[in-house]
Amino acid sequence: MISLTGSLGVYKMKRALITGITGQDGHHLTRFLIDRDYKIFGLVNGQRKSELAGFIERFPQVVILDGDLTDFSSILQTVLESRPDEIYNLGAISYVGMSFKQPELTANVTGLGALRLLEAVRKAGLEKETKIYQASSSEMFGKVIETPQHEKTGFHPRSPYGVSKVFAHYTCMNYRESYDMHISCGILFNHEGEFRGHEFVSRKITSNVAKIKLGHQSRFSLGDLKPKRDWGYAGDYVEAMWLMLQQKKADDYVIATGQAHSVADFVKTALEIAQLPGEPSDYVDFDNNMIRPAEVDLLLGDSSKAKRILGWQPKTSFEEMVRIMVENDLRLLSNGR
Ligand code: NAP
Ligand code: F7E
Repeated sequence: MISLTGSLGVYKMKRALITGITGQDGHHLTRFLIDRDYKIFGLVNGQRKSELAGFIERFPQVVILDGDLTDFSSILQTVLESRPDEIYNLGAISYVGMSFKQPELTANVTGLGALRLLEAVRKAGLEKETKIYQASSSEMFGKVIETPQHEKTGFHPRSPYGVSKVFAHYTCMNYRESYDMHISCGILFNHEGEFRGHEFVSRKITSNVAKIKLGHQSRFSLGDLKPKRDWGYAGDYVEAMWLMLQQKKADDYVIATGQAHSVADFVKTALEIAQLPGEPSDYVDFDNNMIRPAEVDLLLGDSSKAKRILGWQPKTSFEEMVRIMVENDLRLLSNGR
């Protein structure tokens, strides 16, 4: 921690290291932690220079450290330089579709990356000081064995991404038990918002609906409209990450809304918000390239443990979340972005 002595006594500024800081959750979490006076460090692999430039413009106070989750020495260096009180491991190949095309890269970044980070914390001698958040995922439940899914539900991942997240999740449990480290895994269900990548179905829908509304096009393509997801708002979910690291005891928590909607429902809601008449079939064509080798048909989370212990619950409804995204895309498009 950084100590500042003033007339109000000693003030300790907490230090946070965030991997994957330029991603969706990284944006929301950075804003959340800045509002709580954290000194923030971001491990950035710097491949998406355009994302990084936008991030630095939004958050010039963040210290950017070059590193890559596939490169142990750079992670260790980053941990040594930032000496964080809290680490949020958000870095991942997070697009399920891509994980089928690059399974080894996905395992390396999303799976082994977490292991490297934990080892770096140990090698830096910070294992008793640094609290760690691991971004686990509802994709670990995959072909679900019960509904709704909770912390004790067994895993059946359906993609290289899901398998990699299971590896990282169990590695975190193992390090927590073996070395008494404060590592909490948030099993987060899908969450979306204005910083969502354009490869994900939510953003694909809202950006295309905005283009239709503004007369740039009349139709767009999607894959399977039947899968159901428990979709929440990313801005709500980063609070849960932070709350996990404020607990005395590390643990795992499901973070979800408890409501599921199909991809078709998402399209319908976005069309209604944009005040476009008709049904999804009036605007959406089928794209066979979007069909995955194995699909996850239904995810629905039970986050009662998070409510009980963390006092967390979602604030933003499904409709409000879709509205935030549609209005954001309409604004961006109107401003020529
Ligand atoms: P995201 O937008 O895809 O962000 C992922 C971040 O990881 C990006 O900043 C990316 O940087 C970085 N990254 C990729 N490869 C890397 C590497 N080799 N070394 C270091 N960083 C690397 O994901 P998100 O939606 O914010 O999600 C955050 C985390 O939560 C991820 O771990 C995701 O798997 C997990 N999660 C997300 C959801 C969800 O619904 N959003 C649900 C459950 C769990 P570049 O773009 O520069 O490569
Ligand atoms: O797909 C279907 C697709 O890619 C949602 C990640 O954040 O959440 C996310 O994973 C559903 C799937 O997200 C298209 O087949 C139809 O059934 O937006 P998605 P995801 O796979 O659920 C979990 C919790 C994570 O952890 C991940 O990191 O939508 N779908 N048509 C489509 N999906 C995409 N991307 N594009 C389509 O055209």
